[in-house]
Amino acid sequence: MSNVQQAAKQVDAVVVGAGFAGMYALYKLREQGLRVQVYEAGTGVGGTWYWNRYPGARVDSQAYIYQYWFSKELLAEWNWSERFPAQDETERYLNHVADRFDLRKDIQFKTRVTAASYDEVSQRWTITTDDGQSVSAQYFIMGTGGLSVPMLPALPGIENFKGRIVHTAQWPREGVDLKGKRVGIIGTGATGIQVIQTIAGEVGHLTVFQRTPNYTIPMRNPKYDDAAREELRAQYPMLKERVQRTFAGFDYDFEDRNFFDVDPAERQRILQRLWDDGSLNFWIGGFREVFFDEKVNAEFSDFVRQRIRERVKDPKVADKLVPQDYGFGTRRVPLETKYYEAFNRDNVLLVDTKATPMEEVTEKGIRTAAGLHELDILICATGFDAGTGALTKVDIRGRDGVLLRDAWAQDGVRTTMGLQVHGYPNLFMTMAPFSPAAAFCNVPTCLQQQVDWIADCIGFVRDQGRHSIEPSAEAEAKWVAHHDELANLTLVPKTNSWYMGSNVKGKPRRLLAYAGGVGTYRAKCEEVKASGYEGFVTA
Ligand code: NA7
Repeated sequence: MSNVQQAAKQVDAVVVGAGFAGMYALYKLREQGLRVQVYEAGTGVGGTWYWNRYPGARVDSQAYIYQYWFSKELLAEWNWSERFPAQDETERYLNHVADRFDLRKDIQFKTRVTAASYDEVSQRWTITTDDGQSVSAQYFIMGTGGLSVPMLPALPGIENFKGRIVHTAQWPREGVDLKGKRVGIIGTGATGIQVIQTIAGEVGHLTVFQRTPNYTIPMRNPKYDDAAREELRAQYPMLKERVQRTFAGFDYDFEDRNFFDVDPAERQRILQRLWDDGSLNFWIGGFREVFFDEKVNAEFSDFVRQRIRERVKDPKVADKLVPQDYGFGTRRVPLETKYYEAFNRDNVLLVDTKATPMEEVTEKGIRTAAGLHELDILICATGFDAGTGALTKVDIRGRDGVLLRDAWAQDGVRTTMGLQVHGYPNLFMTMAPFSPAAAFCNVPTCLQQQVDWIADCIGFVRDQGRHSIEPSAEAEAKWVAHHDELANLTLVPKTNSWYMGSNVKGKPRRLLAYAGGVGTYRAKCEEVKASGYEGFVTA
């Protein structure tokens, strides 16, 4: 008996995840007349913005480009309160979208997809969930996000800690009372920085365990009044188009001029202007050579180092907070608000875990080479198994029952444009490896572009009277080679971070995000579509 006969429920498409991508996939495919079932592990919609409810959680992209473009009514009625809204506002927006477009009726919450297998005879997927159900679907879409599998530090004795341990991405809905407590935090990435600057004034004592300092940019976050909102709204039609053509899916883009064609004084003025914008503009709206040229990168790095030093009172503490051994922008640049001032407080201690490694967790706290730090609460802002984590966690079996996880472990990660994988017909992905969405993108820009592509591709298969589509092995090999070639031109592989998978023990070190830019990526995706999906095989 084939899997399909065993499956009780039949739908056209199963979507995993009710975040930005999954909700849009549901909306689009439903509009195309498909019967869609979404499974979501959480109790509500929002994905990243549902799970990451830690103190200070906030978006680093401007609200006016961190939204859906598909509905004029939605754009007209939703009012953003500020340039970089906090988690609860973004979560409210996504809930509003779910209600506005009646999405919930096709979302089953509190349900995790555990396995999916493709049956070549019926050309359908059987998807299994953790409540023991299975469902048969022609199309299987993983909208599971690139940063959704949290990583806890592997510290000896962590199970002995008598206090509370909480990962930022699993922050309880009811909150955690930090007032007056002795709090420790491991991790100073974009998340750790937001937590530290937010809680420093509230906790009794804060010990920050830092392994690698980051280059950061001070966030400028004005509130919007009606006049400001109307001014932005008038630009929405332009912004909707523009973000699809820039390098990173933001409204700003690199200078047209080469860095060294601009004289040094003028360069400094440009850097200062970008810096004063208080956004990621300084990083992905400055000079593209920052990603490729060591000398250019050094000038950016020095500029930021100087700004950090100016704000930290104790030069010894500043030494620890200033990155020394890698270049600016070769890992994700966090935005911050009074982060460095937190280290000027008497109740905040910075522990450099490279100088004094964390040796063990005891009942009372963390013991480093220099002594015991007693703690009531330990916050792990220790990041995610990025890019591949959510895709290898599920038992996805393609042709001949081959597990995606095993195929990638054996032959290395491969995808075609981060959208499909050869051997896995009708499996589609968003934010997957080898697309810019995996790191170098204002995420909603890329997710919407990818879902549009997926919906068009499914429309094509149906129009042709075919049942399945997948990239050919040759087309995939070509994409992977193209991806790797671009990745190796950048300075990113020189630095350790989740961009390279180096934060996960045993994970092959490789840049998973497409480095060619969002505009170029989109043009390539459009080319494939216009060619009638050349390089793809239908059956
Ligand atoms: P990140 O950027 O991966 O940061 C994780 C942080 O945790 C980083 O500072 C790590 O140090 C640190 N870390 C992780 N494990 C350990 C151990 N075992 N010991 C010491 N320090 C550790 O995750 P975030 O959640 O901050 O941000 C993820 C993305 O979300 C972000 O880039 C935005 O795109 C939104 P390391 O740097 O590896 O030395």
